[in-house]
Amino acid sequence: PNYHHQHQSGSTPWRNPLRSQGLSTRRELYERDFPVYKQPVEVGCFSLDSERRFFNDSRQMRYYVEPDRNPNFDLKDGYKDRFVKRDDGEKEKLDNILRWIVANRSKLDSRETTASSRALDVDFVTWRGHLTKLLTTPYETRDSWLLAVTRFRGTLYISEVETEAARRDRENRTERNAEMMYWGYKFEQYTCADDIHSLPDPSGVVNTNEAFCTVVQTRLADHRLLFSGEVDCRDKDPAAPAPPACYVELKTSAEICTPKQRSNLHRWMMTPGMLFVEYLMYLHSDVLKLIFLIVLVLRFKLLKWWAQSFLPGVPRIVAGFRDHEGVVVSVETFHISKISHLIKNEYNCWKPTVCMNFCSDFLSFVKHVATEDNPSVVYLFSWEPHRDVTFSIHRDSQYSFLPHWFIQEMTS
Ligand code: 0WD
Ligand code: CA
Repeated sequence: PNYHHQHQSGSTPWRNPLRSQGLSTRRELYERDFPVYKQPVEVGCFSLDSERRFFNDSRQMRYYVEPDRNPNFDLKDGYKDRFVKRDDGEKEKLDNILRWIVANRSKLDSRETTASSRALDVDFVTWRGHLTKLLTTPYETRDSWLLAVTRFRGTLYISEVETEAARRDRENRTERNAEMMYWGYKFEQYTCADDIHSLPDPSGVVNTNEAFCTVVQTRLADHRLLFSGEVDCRDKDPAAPAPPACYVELKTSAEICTPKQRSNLHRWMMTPGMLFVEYLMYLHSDVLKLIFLIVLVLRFKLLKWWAQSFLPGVPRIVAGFRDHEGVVVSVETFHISKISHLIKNEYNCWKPTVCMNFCSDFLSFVKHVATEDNPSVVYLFSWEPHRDVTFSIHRDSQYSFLPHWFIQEMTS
């Protein structure tokens, strides 16, 4: 009904005159048919080595080795003595994607090119992680975001700017939090091998400079997208389907209470049993309320997992559940297509269609606002929970993010 109403009035949420300066993030505005999202196609990949150097190849690809279902991986191992941490105060912006574009321009050159028109055959260039943030925005209640946009030769480049709150969190990270961030990378080391014939080597060094990134092209409604995302590993069977269908996303998550409760919660996540939990709330039991809260947190986590892998077309997530001591005690595989299918039956749950329609309308809003084609102009889009998306315009400011080497390369 919302969809028809919006069509009859000829307005999308940002054309509503009451909101002429902003874009609403209210969920009910985006509950219409699922927009067209074309099967993402991998157009290339790149690697970042142990010193964060860029290579236009797949040398950092790793191969998934299925672990035991109850493996007892100690994620704390090596944190003190075998850990090289990337400097996350160093902002790379879109640089690595731009390096990939420069190295692969012939693959991307516009068929309609005339000297002055667009240089690339896409509307948007960004990181997958930025799109994930957009997808989850209608359900986000805590973290705000800032996205810088520059229109250059017809293409819109979107690069995140760290918010004050995120910077404070990063600089004041507790020792415990810093160690927990290591656990995710350690889990990757327990489950990934360097080639199809070898086994994972947990005695090695964990170096978070290293990355393998896929570059995919797709279309969301009438927005042609080119984005890159870090991929953890691939199926090691050479007969597995072509990328991105052979990729596997690895996650770790806290295990919930006792193993028995955990398996119950898993079942609730995956069945209409959610409704049952909500019904139980009325029994006014504190224990049940606690369980309900945990389910709510898991629901939102599952939304983030879904959005991140759905975007590049990664079909499988392997999750390691750890106890409070950082030991992975169980491993489960989630299939992306099943996640979106099963949550359809859940009352009061997040909806993939709301996420995708919001993202699509945000990109339309950006196209409408960011009109001046100029690499030194930044349109800064800003959002805080329970507010509309707003923007400000900055010329030759600290926000400019397209490097000179890229501008030069693309103008010649
Ligand atoms: O400097 C920055 N502010 C950013 C850097 C913001 C966003 C991305 N990046 C860089 C990362 O260093 C990495 O090379 O982009 C690449 C990843 O991009 P993405 O795939 O678009 O990012 P996202 O989907 O948010 O994260 C994918 C994985 C994460 O896996 P989990 O399972 O934890 O979601 O990339 C890793 C992480 O393993 N990752 C990062 N690694 C180092 N520094 C970072 C980061 N800032 N963000 C994500
Ligand atoms: Ca991961």
